[in-house]
Amino acid sequence: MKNTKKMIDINEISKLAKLIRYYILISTTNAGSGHPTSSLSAVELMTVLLFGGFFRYKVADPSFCNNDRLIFSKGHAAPLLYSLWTAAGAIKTEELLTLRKFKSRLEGHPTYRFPYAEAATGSLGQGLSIGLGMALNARCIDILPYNTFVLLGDSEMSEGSQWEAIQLASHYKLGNLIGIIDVNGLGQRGETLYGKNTSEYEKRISAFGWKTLTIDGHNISEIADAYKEAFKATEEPVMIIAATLKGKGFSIFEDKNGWHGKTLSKEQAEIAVKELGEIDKDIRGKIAEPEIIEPAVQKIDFEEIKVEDNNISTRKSYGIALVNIFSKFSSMVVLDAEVSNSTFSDIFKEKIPSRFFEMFIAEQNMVGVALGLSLRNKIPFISTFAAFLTRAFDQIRMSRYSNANIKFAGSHAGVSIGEDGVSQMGLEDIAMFRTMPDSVVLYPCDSISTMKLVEKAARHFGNVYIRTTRMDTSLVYSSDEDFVIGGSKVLKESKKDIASVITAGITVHEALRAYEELKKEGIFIKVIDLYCIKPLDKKTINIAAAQTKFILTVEDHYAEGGLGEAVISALEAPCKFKILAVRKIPLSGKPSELLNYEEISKDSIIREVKKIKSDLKIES
Ligand SMILES: Cc1ncc(C[n+]2csc(CCOP(=O)(O)OP(=O)(O)O)c2C)c(N)n1
Repeated sequence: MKNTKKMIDINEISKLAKLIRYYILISTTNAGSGHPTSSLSAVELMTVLLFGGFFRYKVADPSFCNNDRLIFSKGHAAPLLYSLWTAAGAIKTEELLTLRKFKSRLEGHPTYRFPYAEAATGSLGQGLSIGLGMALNARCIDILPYNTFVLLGDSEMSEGSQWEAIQLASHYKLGNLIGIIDVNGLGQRGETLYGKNTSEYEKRISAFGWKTLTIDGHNISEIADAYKEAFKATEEPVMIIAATLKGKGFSIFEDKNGWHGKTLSKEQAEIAVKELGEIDKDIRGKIAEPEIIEPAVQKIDFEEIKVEDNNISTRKSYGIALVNIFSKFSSMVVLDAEVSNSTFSDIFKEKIPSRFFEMFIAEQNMVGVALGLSLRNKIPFISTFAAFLTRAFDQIRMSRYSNANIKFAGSHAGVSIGEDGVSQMGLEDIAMFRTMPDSVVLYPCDSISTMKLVEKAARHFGNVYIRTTRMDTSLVYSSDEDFVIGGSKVLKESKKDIASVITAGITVHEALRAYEELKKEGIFIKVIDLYCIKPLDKKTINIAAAQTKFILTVEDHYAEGGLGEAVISALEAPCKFKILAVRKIPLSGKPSELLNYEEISKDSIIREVKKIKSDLKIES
């Protein structure tokens, strides 16, 4: 990191801070809602950063690779973010006054629609992880000198995900990551956990291996000195712990409880503005230019893996596929939450160690880091047990509002994992990923389809979920088979089919075995492998519904929000249907025992098909 010797112009910064306070006030009063007090406490901290020569950024090109990055983890301070960029001349005052209006890109909390917002925030506790991903990119992948700054609220420091990020940033020696905690002592409903006691943050954060700098967050020269000091760090991440006053600058709410998320009326604002004194509305702050430099091009040598026997689990096929597609996707990065020998991402780690990052047992942080990497144009593939991804659902859902391009892999899906029992079984994951706008949900049943779909996932821009199975499965497909996002495969069909069995993953094998047994009795079923659960192959589903008049779905997932409900929602004409899914709380046992217990096994399918036959009074 560079040591900035620059002297800052205190007079100029004070004028800009005054203008920014004015902007915060008028924009929130005009909107009639928003968080002026949370914005006002961090005015000096951010004004010195952006306009004191510390932040280096091409204003005309927010995507420039060597721009410093600034994340507002306390996303509700959006009025400050927009006011800063107005003071920088990047947006006009008229636009600032569209804050929170329908279709304005200045939304209540930042989203990807505002180009100077690095990431969508507002669900507290996520910004540091995102910043960590960006800092990791600068240090370990692109090898660029940009710094990543994260503005944090003191109350949001209670989130566990912050501490996950704090641990990992020092583990990876990210001296290019600078957090700034705005310790105004107040949260939403009153005093925060440690109130104004900055030493409580200092003790804890320094114990995690960070350099800490405790300052008066309204004193311009102290703030400037802190940034200069922060820039001296090379391996220690830096946390600036700033004592501030919520609502600073306006006596009506300065340092007063009960004003969180409340705006002033027009009359109150008119009186309050007078406290600022003379405001230079024409002044514009200048942001320093970054060094013009390109990301490093790393030549990574590795050997592709030859697969001798494809009768392996889909989780193992996932690990192999990561290696074998790497030559086509040089921006791939693989993360895992300390289960890489179960998810098989360790196959990638062994072959291409420089692109594998251990995230330890901290799934929320892993998703945030993946988002930071994705926003720096990487393709992160992240894995853990499907069950454990659910604890990061908030980070997963928020990533969509940053336009993320993350590939999530959940292994150990369903009851078919067997003896380990219910805590390890992913049974809600399809539902979770299906709810995300534009997401892709893939659930391959064999090694070949897994490998091909992992490549399709990398090629697709957006969030993709790949669900893998623990146990080995036999091959269903030959190597010349093609798979597409939004596709499915009709595996068995005849003119005599009495029902269409639509399934995916492990239960495809149950359906195929049921098919063989039923065939011996002269009963025929259509079997469809719905390897892509979202987007759905509606055409094939509706043709099957029209042909067989009965749809039987089978899945190793809870019924709610799973494959069956997805299929039913795609039916265009009335059709009889039944959903076989996990409905009882699973137990430990052999996979086959559990599939039978939950009535999603071969025998359950046969039983249902025979029932359909008798109910519909179909003769063999
Ligand atoms: C995960 C989460 N929980 C709760 C909220 C609601 N909320 C918004 S702001 C806020 C208080 C934040 O206080 P602090 O972090 O100290 O920031 P300040 O506004 O005081 O600067 C709360 C509880 C949220 N946005 N996200």
